Amino acid sequence: QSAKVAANFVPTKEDYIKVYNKIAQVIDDAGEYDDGSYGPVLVRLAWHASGTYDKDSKTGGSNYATMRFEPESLHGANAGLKVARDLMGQVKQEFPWISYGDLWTLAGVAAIQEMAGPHIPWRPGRIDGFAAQATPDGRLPDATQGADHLRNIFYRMGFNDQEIVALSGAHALGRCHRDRSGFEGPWTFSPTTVTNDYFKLLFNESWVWKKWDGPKQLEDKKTKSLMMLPTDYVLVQDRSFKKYAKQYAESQDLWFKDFSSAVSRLFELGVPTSQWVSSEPWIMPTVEEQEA
Ligand code: CCH
Repeated sequence: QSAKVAANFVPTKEDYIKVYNKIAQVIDDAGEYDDGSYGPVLVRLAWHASGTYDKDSKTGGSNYATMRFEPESLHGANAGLKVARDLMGQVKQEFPWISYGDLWTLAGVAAIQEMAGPHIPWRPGRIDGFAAQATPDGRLPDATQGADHLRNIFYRMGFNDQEIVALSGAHALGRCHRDRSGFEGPWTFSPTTVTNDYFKLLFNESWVWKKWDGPKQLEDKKTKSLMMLPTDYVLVQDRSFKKYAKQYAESQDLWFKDFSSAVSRLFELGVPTSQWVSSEPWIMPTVEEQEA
């Protein structure tokens, strides 16, 4: 396949919808992989591509898709994301005009929306960068730590306590893999559907330390089939975090609204305003909405 793009080709929203639809197809075409969906690992890719942002130096973020390069691709926090990058490499072959940063964040948006989550306002404009723009290790959160660490990491990106809690609800999705992070298991019983169950479970289950040879994690006392990371559990221990977690446990609508705006901002971190092709983010229609 040719990677050549006609010099005068200016993609429209319709072209990005075609990419969105292709991603939606790839997500579902997961066979026996995990819980039958590539959605969760694509959300993690978009988040790790964006969450390296440092508001003071204005470095990192989704703009240059520097996780393509070593050593960033080899950072411990990014273990297992090659699966997601390779999947998106296939999509890029079919749509060579899209930048990696736009592709990865659009994949995060498509994954959340196709897994029954809220619409995530999104717009294109990220450009491909170089290895020299790759970020240093240690910018993404470390699951073994506590509230101070979470605040240090997310305040650096420009988020507040409420947004930290809202973003953490993404752990309704997917699972931990022993061979990636060292942790093991899913957070919820429906890891391929966006729900506020993560918050409900944090409050409604009793969480005990898992007795095993792996890193410190919690398990639900009743079924022992769910997990929480130390950083997840902090959301019901820290007084300020707990207030928001409680609100999100009580109202999925409220969480959807706050999650949508926080994720939309997360995926735009590090992109200079002048690069956006549109003054406002777009709402990308789901596959179902397009068929209606
Ligand atoms: Fe996360 N996350 N995450 N996370 N994460 C892991 C997996 C997912 C932390 C640690 C881990 C966010 C915040 C945090 C997802 C989305 C988000 C894993 C397991 C660890 C460890 C990786 C593995 O073994 O495969 C920590 C610490 C934080 C601190 O806040 C945020 C924010 C988001 C998105 C908005 C998703 C989705 C997964 C599942 C991936 C999969 O492959 O199933």
